[in-house]
Amino acid sequence: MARTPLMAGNWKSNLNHQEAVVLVQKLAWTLQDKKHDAARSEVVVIPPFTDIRSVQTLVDGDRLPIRYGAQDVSEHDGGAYTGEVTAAMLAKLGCSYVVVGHSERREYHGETDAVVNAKATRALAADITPIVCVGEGLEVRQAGDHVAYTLDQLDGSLAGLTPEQVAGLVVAYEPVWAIGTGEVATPEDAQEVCAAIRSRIAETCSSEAAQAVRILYGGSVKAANIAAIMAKSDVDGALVGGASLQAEEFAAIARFY
Ligand code: G2H
Repeated sequence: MARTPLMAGNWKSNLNHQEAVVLVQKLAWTLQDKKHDAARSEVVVIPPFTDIRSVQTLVDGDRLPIRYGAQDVSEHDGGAYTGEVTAAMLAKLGCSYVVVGHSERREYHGETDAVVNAKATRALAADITPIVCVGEGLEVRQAGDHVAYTLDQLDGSLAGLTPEQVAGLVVAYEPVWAIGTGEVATPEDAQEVCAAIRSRIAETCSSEAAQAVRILYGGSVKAANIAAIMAKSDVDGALVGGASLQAEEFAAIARFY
C-alpha cells in the first residue's frame, strides 16, 4: 500500500501570529514556485495554539495546499480544566493533526504513556489524526536498549486503539538525543527503529494497520539530510522542529523527492 509521505513542521513555542502568517505565506509561495507535488508529500504546519486561527484563515482563505495541526491536546473532554484545549476545540479550528507525547511534553510536563494514550484517543474521537511521538534518551541508546524502550512507549501510547484507528494515525520516532542538538541519527538508525515499530504494529494490531500507518523520523532534520532519511523503506516522513521555521528550508524538505 502506498503511503503518502508527510512533512510536519513543529514550530514549538516560537513565532507570534504576524510571524506565523508571513511564514505560511512564504512557505506556500515557495512550494508553488518550486512546483511542489502535493501527491508526493503532504505539508503540515504545527503552530502554537495562539497562531492556529491565523493559519486557518490564511489556509482556508487562499486555499493553500498546506494542512495544519496543534502541538498538544487535553486528555479531558471539556469542563473545569483551566488552561486545557480540547480535541473538539481543535476540530472546530480545522486542525487535521495533533502531536501527542512529544518528548518535551514527556520530559518537562511528566506525560506518561497513559496520558499520551488518552490524548490520542480524544483526538481520534474528534476526527483529528494524532502524531504519537516515541523515542529514547541518550542513556538508553548507549545501553543498546533503544528498540525495546521505544516499543514499550509505543505499546502504552497505542493501548486499546483498534487496528483501524492505528492504521490511520501517525507515529513519530524521535530519539531524544537528536532533538535540536544538531546530532542526527543516521538513516540506518532511523530505519532500524521505524521498522521495529511497523513490525510491532503488525503483531499487536494487524498487517494491514502496519502497512498503512505512517512512521516519521524526527530530530535535527534539514534539507541536507532528508533525502537519505527518506530513502529508507520504513520512514514515511519527518517531524521537523527548527528547520520548519524557515520557509525555504522547510519547502526544500517537503521537496525531498
Ligand atoms: C524534534 C524535532 C521536531 P528538531 O523535536 O519535533 O525538533 O528538528 O529541532 O530537532
